[in-house]
Amino acid sequence: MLHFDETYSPLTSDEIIAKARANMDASRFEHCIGVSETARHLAHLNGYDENKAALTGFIHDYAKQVSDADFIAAIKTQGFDLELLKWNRLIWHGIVGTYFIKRDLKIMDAEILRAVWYHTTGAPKMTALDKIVFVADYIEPRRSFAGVDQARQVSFANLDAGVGYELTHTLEFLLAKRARIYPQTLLAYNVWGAEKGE
Ligand code: DGI
Ligand code: FE
Ligand code: FE
Repeated sequence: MLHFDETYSPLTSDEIIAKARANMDASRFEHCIGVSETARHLAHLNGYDENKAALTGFIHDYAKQVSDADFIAAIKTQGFDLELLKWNRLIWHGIVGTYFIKRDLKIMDAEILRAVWYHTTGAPKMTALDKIVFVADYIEPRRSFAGVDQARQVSFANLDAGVGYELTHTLEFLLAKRARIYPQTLLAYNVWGAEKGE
């Protein structure tokens, strides 16, 4: 039975689960469960609070299926950097997702919210929880891209190396598509992905 730590919200675990389920389709919900389980495992391996990691992993994509119109309204009215309007929902769902998580799930914990904020792009400075959620998102059991087994091996052996592996491969993937790179993704790559001295 699914159950999450109830110390971070006035809502019960069941209420959080019900709201998450109602906010996304079944396959996205399953992804969130996978990220939660993998985050718990990574927390265990790295001496971090497993229950907090499991909850954060579960809610990381809470806003993944929010409409563009709702994201844009939130950016304009909730004090977000208006530069965000030049980006898209791939970038919005983590950063602006924190607003919907506060509004709907009543989770206000700064450490949880920043891990959600950075879960797509990473950041030059990442906390243990930031890294756990960032990596768990990439390697959860339902992920099946080429290289995911190596990503798992690297990440379970060394969390920082997992962050570097993910940033390097995500950047390669984006460059191959000639996608625009969000500056934070590049800054994160320079810290965690790039080899020193080159
Ligand atoms: O929400 P998920 O699909 O579980 O995973 P995610 O939040 O890590 O990433 C969503 C997508 O965002 C993924 O396909 C890669 C993409 N992405 C990450 N960094 C950047 C980016 N897309 C662009 N255009 N620029 C970036 O810097
Ligand atoms: Fe995401
Ligand atoms: Fe995700």
